[in-house]
Amino acid sequence: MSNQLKSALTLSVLLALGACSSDDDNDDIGDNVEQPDGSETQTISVTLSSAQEIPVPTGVPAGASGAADVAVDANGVVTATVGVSNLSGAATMAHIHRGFAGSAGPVLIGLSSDDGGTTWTVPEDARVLTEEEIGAFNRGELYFNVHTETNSAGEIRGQIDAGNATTFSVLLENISTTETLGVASDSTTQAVPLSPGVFIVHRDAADSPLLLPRDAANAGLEAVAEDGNVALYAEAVPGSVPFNTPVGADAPGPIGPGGAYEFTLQAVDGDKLDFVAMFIPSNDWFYTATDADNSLDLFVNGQPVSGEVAEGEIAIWDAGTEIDEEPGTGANQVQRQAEANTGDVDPDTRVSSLTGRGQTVNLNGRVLRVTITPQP
Ligand SMILES: [Ca+2]
Ligand SMILES: [Ca+2]
Ligand SMILES: [Ca+2]
Repeated sequence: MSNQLKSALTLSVLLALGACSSDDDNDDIGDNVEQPDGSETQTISVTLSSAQEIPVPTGVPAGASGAADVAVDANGVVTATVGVSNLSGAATMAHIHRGFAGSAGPVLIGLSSDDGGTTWTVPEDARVLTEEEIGAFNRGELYFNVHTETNSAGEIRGQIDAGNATTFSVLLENISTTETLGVASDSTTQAVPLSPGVFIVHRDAADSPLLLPRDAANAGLEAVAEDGNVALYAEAVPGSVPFNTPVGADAPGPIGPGGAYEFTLQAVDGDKLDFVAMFIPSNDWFYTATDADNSLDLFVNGQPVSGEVAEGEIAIWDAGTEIDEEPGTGANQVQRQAEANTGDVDPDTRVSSLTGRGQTVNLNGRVLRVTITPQP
């Protein structure tokens, strides 16, 4: 097997599979209830269906459905009632999860039933939502999921979406060429392929959750930065969402010159975006947003941003997990290494921009162009 083929296979084996998508949104907006402090708590009515479920359930009766009302107050206290009917069997569990429509995410709150699984409510001792999770609720990023014995991963699902958020499309284009990366040791040049990555919508945090902790990379970041593997991020950073299938492709893979990834998200004023994707000809480098909070604004003065992100807002960072070899040549880099997570450990474990670590790279021109477009 040629080395080139071997490296392509090594990388492809490491690429995690993505979620499929479903746009079946059946939500509508319920009543607004005035709170003692004058603010309004919006009660949202949600329809649950098998069509929204990820992964696709099996053996679901045609009439399987659910109806829910849910509200979250300013302190993060959740009130919810979910009624289900015509499932393949008794509902065994019901939860509120974090995740946009079309992606599966972690459980935030487990619901309980005292009528054998027909009606589910938030138990009295349930935890309250954090500030970040209240933000997720407001942008339509929470969902109900109801399980049965036949469909233990979920039989019906309902996205909790008040319709207050703006939908954005985000395009990441590889605009490198075969002359972009200078390799000094043999006076040649290379293109800079980019790996699948993950994004997160967040607010209020000083640093992007994707890059925390900053003194030693989380397991998700290490896997993306070293091997282009997005599989570990969901557990390492709840709320992170993988993007891994190039535009025009039907399977996950890296993008070379001319290639692109595109994903959509929902956000409300104050929400910010961050992403990571591997700078493939490296040991542990990645692109991410690089201003004070490692995040791209999605709103400015209350208005959705639109257009190309300025070059200076994105930079190459080093995950601090592997000693750097010359970009484009190293035997421990993903294109050449024998297996994932191979290379000498870097004693300087800081997650930092190359600039912040006093490192440089010989690039002739740009590699990544990011464009944010609000949807009508
Ligand atoms: Ca490094
Ligand atoms: Ca490592
Ligand atoms: Ca390596």
